[in-house]
Amino acid sequence: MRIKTIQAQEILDSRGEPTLKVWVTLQNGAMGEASVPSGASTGVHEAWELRDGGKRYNGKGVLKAVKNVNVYIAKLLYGYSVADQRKIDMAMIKLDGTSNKHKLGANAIVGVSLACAHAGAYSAGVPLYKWLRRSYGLRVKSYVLPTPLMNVFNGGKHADTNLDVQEYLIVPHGFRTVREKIRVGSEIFHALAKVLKRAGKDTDVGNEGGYAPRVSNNEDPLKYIMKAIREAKYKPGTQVSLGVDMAASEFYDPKTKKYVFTIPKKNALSTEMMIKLYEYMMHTYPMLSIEDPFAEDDWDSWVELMRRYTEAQLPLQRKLSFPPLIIGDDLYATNVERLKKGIELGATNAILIKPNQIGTLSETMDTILLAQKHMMKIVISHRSGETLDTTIADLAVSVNAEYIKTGAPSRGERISKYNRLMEIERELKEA
Ligand code: 2PG
Ligand code: MG
Repeated sequence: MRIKTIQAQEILDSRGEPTLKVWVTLQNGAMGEASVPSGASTGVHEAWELRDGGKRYNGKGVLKAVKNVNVYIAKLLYGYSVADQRKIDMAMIKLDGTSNKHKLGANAIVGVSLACAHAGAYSAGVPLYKWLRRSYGLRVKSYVLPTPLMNVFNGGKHADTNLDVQEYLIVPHGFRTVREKIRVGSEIFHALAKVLKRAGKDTDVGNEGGYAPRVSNNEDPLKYIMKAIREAKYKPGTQVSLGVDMAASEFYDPKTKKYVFTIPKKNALSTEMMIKLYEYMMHTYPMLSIEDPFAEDDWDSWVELMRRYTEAQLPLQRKLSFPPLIIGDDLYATNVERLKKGIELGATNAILIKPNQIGTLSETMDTILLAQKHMMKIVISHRSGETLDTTIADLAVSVNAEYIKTGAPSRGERISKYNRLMEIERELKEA
């Protein structure tokens, strides 16, 4: 299972921006490939995405990262066994030598890391989700497939509209199989188109395949979605719940320590007012998840929100049938050190996992395992800039992640992950 060649090439992602595709071939003839996603609302604590600068592609080219793979990493990893993913990842981290993969680029490193895993799986003749369990010695037995969090309404940095909140998600949790969950999600997505059309809204889609019309305030999407769930004949709360990704770092003003909304009019909210807003949302809608409710370094606010709603004497807790997930995305950036701090402080009860935020599969796995050890729920996630690569579907299955977030049930780069999950489900059933 030893590495023979590693090759990268510049390709385009779903936004038409450059990214990398990486191929790894082994001396036994096996091969693996992976393409690298890219975020728009990237956290400041993420590993470094190396871009060329200059005129080409408005500075966004990745030829330097491609060269780092083809010249330096290919030479470094020649002869390494893909059965030892940790050794591979540690060698790249060492060669890079910086704390955030600044030199080689996390986009270069993660592409190689993922492609090596694919080559290992191919060589062993097993699907990637099985290979990951084997190569990391995971002691999980049965398979529990993840429930999709589908971003059906796009705003923030993922759309060219006035909406402050980045994502409004539907979570079809009340169904047995992934196939059913995806079907229900798709039916609601299409019902939502009808609801929006009737309201005179356009149904063009944003970066993650969800609708992206202009709206008069940040609550309207929740109302439209509730209507769509009912019109599709599903029960809000028991069958289908809601989620939001506030991506609050994007509208946080560190000088005033306030969260500045722009619709219906400019409004700067304090932490206390934000908590009131979340309490209102939790009481008014069947909220299953709130991602990045506060900015990435505003730890105190996170802790306060969690403290309030986990304290049993609070009326909020009693009225809710389930405790919603408070998900850290930009807060953790899939970084084990930041997660340790979050665990110590009690900042969240769930974590978003994106391999390219940290840069290697092994570091991603370490973060997942630590979160699971502390009973946090796992949400494996795509990026807003994606390719047809389906690695995250297999990753979610390998660790029995409770949830996967990979966009609306629309557009090829989002659908490829949902389709892969349905394939895996069939495969597991047949076995
Ligand atoms: C997020 C992600 C994915 P981006 O904030 O959760 O939805 O967005 O990839 O732009 O960081
Ligand atoms: Mg997010």
